[in-house]
Amino acid sequence: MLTEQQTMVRDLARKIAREKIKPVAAHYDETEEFAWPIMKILGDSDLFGVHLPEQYGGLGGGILDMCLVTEELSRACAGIALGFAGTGLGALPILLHGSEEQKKKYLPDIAKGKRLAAFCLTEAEAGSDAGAIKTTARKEGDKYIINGTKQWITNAGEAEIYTVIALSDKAKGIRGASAFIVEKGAKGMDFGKKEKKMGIRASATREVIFTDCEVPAANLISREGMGFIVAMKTLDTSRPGVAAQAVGIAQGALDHALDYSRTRVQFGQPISSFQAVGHMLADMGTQVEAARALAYSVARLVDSGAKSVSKESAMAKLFASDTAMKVAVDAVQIMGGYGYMRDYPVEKYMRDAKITQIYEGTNQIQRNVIAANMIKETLQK
Ligand code: COS
Repeated sequence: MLTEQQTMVRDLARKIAREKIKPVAAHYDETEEFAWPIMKILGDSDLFGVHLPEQYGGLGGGILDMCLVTEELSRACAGIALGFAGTGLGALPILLHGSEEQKKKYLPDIAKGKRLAAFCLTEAEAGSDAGAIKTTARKEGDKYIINGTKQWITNAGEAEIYTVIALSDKAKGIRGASAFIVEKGAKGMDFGKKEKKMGIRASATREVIFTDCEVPAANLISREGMGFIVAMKTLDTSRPGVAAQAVGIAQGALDHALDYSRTRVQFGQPISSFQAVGHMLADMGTQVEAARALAYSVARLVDSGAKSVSKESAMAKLFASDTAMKVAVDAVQIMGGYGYMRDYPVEKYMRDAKITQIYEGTNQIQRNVIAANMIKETLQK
């Protein structure tokens, strides 16, 4: 059961998605522009702060609240939804590990949607192998000097607050990694060209390039050497959000397939009356419901303050993203030639679904995390 506030938040996100995002989803997919007008609406509606504590300007909800918003927005457009979800991800290191001063300084602007955020971990040679990052942070007096290039960063260029993982002690490898807050405009911070993507094209993806970039020492999150743990805890907390995005995509694709199957007449009958189509719809509906139930239950587990959620978060992300891909492919199949045409929205859901199997850790990495944790649990018995 959702609380009264969660129901309100979900309904508000659903209304914005239906009335404001759905009509412009194809436009932003086509033009690849960043949907600032929608970000403004989300900001004015306080939705960026759903999961942030009230003392920092948020609505005081949890990860489930963030998931509900992400799901509803993604049902209309996963690319636009990512402006919201990427900000949630970028803010998590501050929320989970930041000092009181850092939270007071950065979270209120994020909660009000005044400044978007981005999370910078991935590099050209450090994707699945996140521990292979090469970006360095050298301490000089009361500053850190950051050098290196982060790749495929969601919201890069648009966001103003970046949480960045870099090696403060190269010799120690990932145990020498640290997390930093870098503000857009910092000296020595640049952005690469906007990437052209298969899906989520309304989302901005760029490199973030640091060349002797100066960051105040006060922007170190937690302690030196905690960077990899900050990154992993961030991903453990955010992966239910990817699951929610996948559920939204799957539901959106299913909505279209259902509508179409009721109105498309072949052989003198709506195609929904054919058992072949009905069974496909039944499987799609069941899979979406199962993915949603898992995503919500894992989000609740995160919100309960459970000590380790790595396995469950990975399971939710894995299951929901595979579901989104399958349901979107089946939605295209049900719509046949129309499904394949760009004039109709389902091929976009199929393109958008694919990334959920890849980002925040590929589904192969999720399986590694799940298996490793299952084995660890048997050893602890
Ligand atoms: N929470 C806390 N600590 C964690 C952790 C977690 N979820 N996962 C790993 N760690 C710790 C380990 O305990 C270990 O600590 P010690 O060195 O003190 O023993 C350290 O981090 C290294 O862990 P491990 O040896 O498992 O690291 P690997 O280099 O083998 O990396 C995975 C393993 C797969 C977990 C990691 O590289 C990963 O998550 N990759 C995907 C990255 C990703 O999601 N990228 C997307 C970027 S954001 S779009």
